[in-house]
Amino acid sequence: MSEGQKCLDLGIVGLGECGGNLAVEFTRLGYKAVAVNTSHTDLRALSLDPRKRIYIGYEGRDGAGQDMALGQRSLEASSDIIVEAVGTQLEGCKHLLLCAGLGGGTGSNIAVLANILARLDIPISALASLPKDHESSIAKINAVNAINLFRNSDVASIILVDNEKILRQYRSESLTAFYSSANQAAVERLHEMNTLSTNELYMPIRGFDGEDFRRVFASRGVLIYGAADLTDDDLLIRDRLANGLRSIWDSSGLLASGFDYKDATMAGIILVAPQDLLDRAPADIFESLIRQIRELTDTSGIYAGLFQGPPDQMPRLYTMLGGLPFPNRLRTVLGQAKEEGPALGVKVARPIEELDLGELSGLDLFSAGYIGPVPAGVGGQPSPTERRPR
Ligand SMILES: Nc1nc2c(ncn2[C@@H]2O[C@H](COP(=O)(O)OP(=O)(O)O)[C@@H](O)[C@H]2O)c(=O)[nH]1
Ligand SMILES: [Mg+2]
Repeated sequence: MSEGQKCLDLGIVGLGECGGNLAVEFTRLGYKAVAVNTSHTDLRALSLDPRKRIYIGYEGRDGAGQDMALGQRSLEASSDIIVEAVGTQLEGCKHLLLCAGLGGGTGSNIAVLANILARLDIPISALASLPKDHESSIAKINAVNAINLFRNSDVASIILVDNEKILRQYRSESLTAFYSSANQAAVERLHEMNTLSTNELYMPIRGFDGEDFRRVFASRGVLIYGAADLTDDDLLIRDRLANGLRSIWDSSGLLASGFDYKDATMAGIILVAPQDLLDRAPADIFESLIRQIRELTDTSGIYAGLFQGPPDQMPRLYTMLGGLPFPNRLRTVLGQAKEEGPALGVKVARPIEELDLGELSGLDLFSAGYIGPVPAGVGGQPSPTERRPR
């Protein structure tokens, strides 16, 4: 896809290791991005201009060691530096997208970062990953605490990437490419939707403009987005489009899934198809799709676009759904954290074990005149024990 102008000029702030990796992916697609981290080591790994790597380690420390409180202290102690750097490096951006992996000590403070950046008076959304099933209990406890911090922040939409899905879909990738391939896929899909309506390859038949994108993207609550290739029959046979849409929403790509769509507040759909197919498709197919979305979501906030794509390109459906409540996947992580957390708490609080010394306890080997094997004195001098009277 050729790079179009963006509907919404997103400025990216990556927090922690995962956040930095995502910031790099956005930079590749032409977005302004910075990485904020408590860890020198993580920042060093990022292919970003040094001015876009903002170190905020607390009193010179390297990282936060999965300790969210230390991460928070680091952010708050460097809040002026963060606001200044983000304001300068992301100047002109209309909406901030804060990116992080929930679970570590730094990125889990994404809501704290949002509160700090509220000073810039730019709308804020978040893109955050949820831990995998086999990650540490600390990661899961941090992740659910991080989610609760959103309640006291002005974050508009929250995009939740499911790292368990990434593990399943990218497990055969090399160690070095594992996260970068997945991050790239998640970021590119969003970018495609953000540039679709300005892409010269696509002729608008029914527009989906920048303001439409912004309305859905910025709706308060969880946001999902996705796309799927269609067959010609999906456009020629009634009701097939709605099935395609449901399957995108149900799978949600790499995003956390398991939603009640009835709670959604905003829906966006964009259909792209070549001219010969659009010429053959019945006129009401698009209207009937919108009617079905209304039934599925119980919402009146529907933004729809129809574009004519290049002749050699398969028809494709893009969709965003906003204002959703938390997905079932998050409840699963919460269940795991609750189950594993107390056991870890008991272990952490366990005192150092006392050995049973039996008859050794209280045994005095020195004051009762017993002298064990005597070490030779150093440099020919008798040792103190050798000088003791017998
Ligand atoms: N999707 C994704 N997840 C990541 C990436 N890097 C780390 N993670 C996950 O993000 C969570 C937090 O890890 P990390 O970012 O290292 O913590 P922090 O540096 O302390 O904020 C963990 O669940 C990691 O497995 C990444 O590049 N992409
Ligand atoms: Mg890390």
